[in-house]
Amino acid sequence: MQPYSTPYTSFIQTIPQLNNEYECDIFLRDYLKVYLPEEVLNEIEEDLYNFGNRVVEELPTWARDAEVNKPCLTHYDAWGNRIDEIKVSEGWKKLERVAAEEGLVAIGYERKYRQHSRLYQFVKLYLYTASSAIYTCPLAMTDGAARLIEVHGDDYLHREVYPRLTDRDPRRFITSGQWMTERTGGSDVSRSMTIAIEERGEYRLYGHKWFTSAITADVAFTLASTEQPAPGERARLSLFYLPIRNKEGKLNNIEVEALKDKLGTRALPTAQLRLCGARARMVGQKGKGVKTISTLFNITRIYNTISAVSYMRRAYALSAAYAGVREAFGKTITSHPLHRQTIRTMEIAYQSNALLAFLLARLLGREECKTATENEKALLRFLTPVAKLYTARQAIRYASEHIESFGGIGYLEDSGIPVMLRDVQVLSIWEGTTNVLALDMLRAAQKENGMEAFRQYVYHQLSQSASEPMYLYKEKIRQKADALFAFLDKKRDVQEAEKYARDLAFYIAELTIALQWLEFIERLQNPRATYMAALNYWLKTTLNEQLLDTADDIA
Ligand code: MFK
Repeated sequence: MQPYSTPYTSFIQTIPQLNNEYECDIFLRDYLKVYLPEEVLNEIEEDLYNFGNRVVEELPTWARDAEVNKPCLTHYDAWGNRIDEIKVSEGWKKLERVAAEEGLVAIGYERKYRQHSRLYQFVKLYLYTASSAIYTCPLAMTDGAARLIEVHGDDYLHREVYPRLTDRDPRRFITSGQWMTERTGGSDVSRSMTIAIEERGEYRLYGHKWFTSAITADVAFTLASTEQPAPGERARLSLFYLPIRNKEGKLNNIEVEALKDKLGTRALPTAQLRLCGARARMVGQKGKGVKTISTLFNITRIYNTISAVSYMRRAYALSAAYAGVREAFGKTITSHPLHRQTIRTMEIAYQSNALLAFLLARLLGREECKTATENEKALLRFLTPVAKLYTARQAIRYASEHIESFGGIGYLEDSGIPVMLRDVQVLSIWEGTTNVLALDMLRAAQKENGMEAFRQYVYHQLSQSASEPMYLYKEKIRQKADALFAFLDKKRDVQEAEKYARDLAFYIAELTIALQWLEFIERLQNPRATYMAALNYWLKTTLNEQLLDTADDIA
């Protein structure tokens, strides 16, 4: 008898399968029933259903192709001409094409469903991102660029650029980059050294950009000074628009020095560039570049939030699917109470974070359609950095849980599982690190009435009547809110505020999520018991007011 022909050696583990991502996401469907008018949901549901299929049937193969066939840069052609040609995979190109066709940027600007358009669009991005090899990055910058043009663009940009950024036809659709980072400064962009020299009515840019994401974009927005800052002074940066190539397809006096070798987001071509007199036009007011480009990066920060939640949802869905087919100790691992509990915490985490992300989508829709109150606008500004920093850290935590839930296979690159952890790590770095965003929350609090808007939002939510079973939860949330505002009333010193900004931001995110659970459950006709359980769990495991003070303890 052959010693190797036992039934055990021929065992092959069934691979877990994902089903239609929209249809299976009962929480998402409940959410849309609550927050979209019935006629809007009726109109868009078929599209969401079809897209829910595409993101599990077609896109993962393209994303895998993009991941394993990394972009490559060729500096010179055979004759010695400098060409700086970047080749990307077929998968990456298909992910762009589908993004245009599906209107992933366009929906937000067609505004067919008025203020609800942003929620519709961000739900599609939530379905797309985890299957996109993070093609969402160029989409985020493109959307931000479209919004920037809407708010600050001149006639030329409105006429020539905006329509193409928001086009659904892949032949006309173009994408934009956002180049802010230089060797001297990633978080502190005021250390930028790029100089803009005016020549016959246009600007020429000279300098160096250290990280430029999605360098295969067609256009970009970047920062430069029109005069050298005096020694020791901060640069007064202005914002510039530039096409990356000219009409002949040649680079616009730009040299691509290198593509970055990154931990994750490997499908995405990220370059370091030299600007050698790139032709550009100024956008917005001279010397107000950071303020002007904030219109763009406040959009990309919302994309970051949605993307984090997309990965969390995918981590949960795959881990749950695997738990259903993998057996250990005589039964499927989902039948083991401890593992089931772990999967359930992943489910609660994605749903809770989704509540925060979709709140931003709704507020953004209202702001853009001019139906937001002043308080809602200030709340959106305040919660954007809070949500970005919170969801990014949560995505990293749950991507790690996801790997562990697959055991050893989860640690193998060719299983396609580790890529999520490598990719989500960037979510807490680009578009502002956790600490920089915590400071941005303080900026919004101090300069744009953000904390007051938040306080009003919290107590407005708490003033709504609650049904009998929800009353106790509401009172618990009130206690947590009172603790926060009592702490803030004690700590009025702005300098001091910096050191506890991070813990504060986490607490504010968790409080907002608790309030969103309350509102969501209250609005459902027959709330599922799982939602009540999720809120209960959330209140027991987050919102630790003792953490608010720890900065003093360890100072
Ligand atoms: C999947 C999703 C993909 C997402 C796309 C990823 C693409 C990746 C591309 C990148 O990563 S690009 C690099 C991103 N870099 C950053 O996000 C920079 C992070 N650093 C900051 O955000 C700093 O806080 C900041 C650069 C803004 C600090 O600069 P300053 O010049 O020291 O800020 P200052 O003086 O406080 O603010 C200048 C003005 O801008 C002020 O207005 P005023 O001129 O009216 O006084 C501020 O109020 C305003 N401002 C700053 N941040 C703002 C803002 N206004 C609105 N919203 C904000 N967030």
